Amino acid sequence: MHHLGLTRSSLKPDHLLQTPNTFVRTPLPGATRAEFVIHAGPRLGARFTQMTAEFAANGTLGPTPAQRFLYVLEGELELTAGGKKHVLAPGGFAYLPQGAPHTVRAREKSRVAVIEKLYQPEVGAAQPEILVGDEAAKTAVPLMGDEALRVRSLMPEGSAYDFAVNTMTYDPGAALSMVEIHIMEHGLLMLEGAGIYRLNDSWYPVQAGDFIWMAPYCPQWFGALGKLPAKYLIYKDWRRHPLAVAEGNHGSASLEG
Ligand code: UGY
Ligand code: MN
Repeated sequence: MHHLGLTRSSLKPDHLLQTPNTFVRTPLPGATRAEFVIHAGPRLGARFTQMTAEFAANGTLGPTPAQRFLYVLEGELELTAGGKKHVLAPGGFAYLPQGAPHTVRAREKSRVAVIEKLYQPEVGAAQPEILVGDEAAKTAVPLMGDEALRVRSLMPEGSAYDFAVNTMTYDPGAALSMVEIHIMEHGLLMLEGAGIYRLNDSWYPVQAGDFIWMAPYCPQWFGALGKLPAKYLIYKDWRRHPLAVAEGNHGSASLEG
């Protein structure tokens, strides 16, 4: 069925709203029995890559040149890393430092959010370590004291880590207390519920399944609508000096350059 060319999706210089009716799947080298929706990457202007991997049973991921973060949306993954085997169910997540050997296999039909970023080393910082966890086990912290808006940080603290991935849960009617404008860019996947996202000078109705990319300094605000909580998974670059930009990253020179 066609919709006479209509979609909620919208691409602007500093943001993308990508709704499922505009998703197109691609294969990736080294992956088997898997297709990918590439939501964000250098061609969009992003300094990271975010995709949804859709696996058939026994599907596998290929290699990456970057750090990799996995968050299971549906199904079950088997991850081997650091000499250990882990099983990840929905809400399970893993962080693999750049260059860490690992394998990923879907035990059944599965969907997984995959975020990758070239590592930006920091002089004097410890080496990042493999991490496997479960979102449900993470403490929910009220954002700026608002109990109706709770943040769970999935990545560890410490200057070894150059990005953050959080989930944010809004009770119906909860909203960000301010319009944010900041240097970090975001990749955002709506996991549950619905609301209104302000991106620069546009206000969009959004719902579970939608993806949003926000460029650095894109004005942003969200308010949850409906009778159920709204929840999203959100990536941001984090803990690096604004003049230090990783080698090989999009459109930018390194400090050493
Ligand atoms: O971490 C953040 O910058 C987050 N509060 N942004 C957002 O939800 N758009
Ligand atoms: Mn933000």
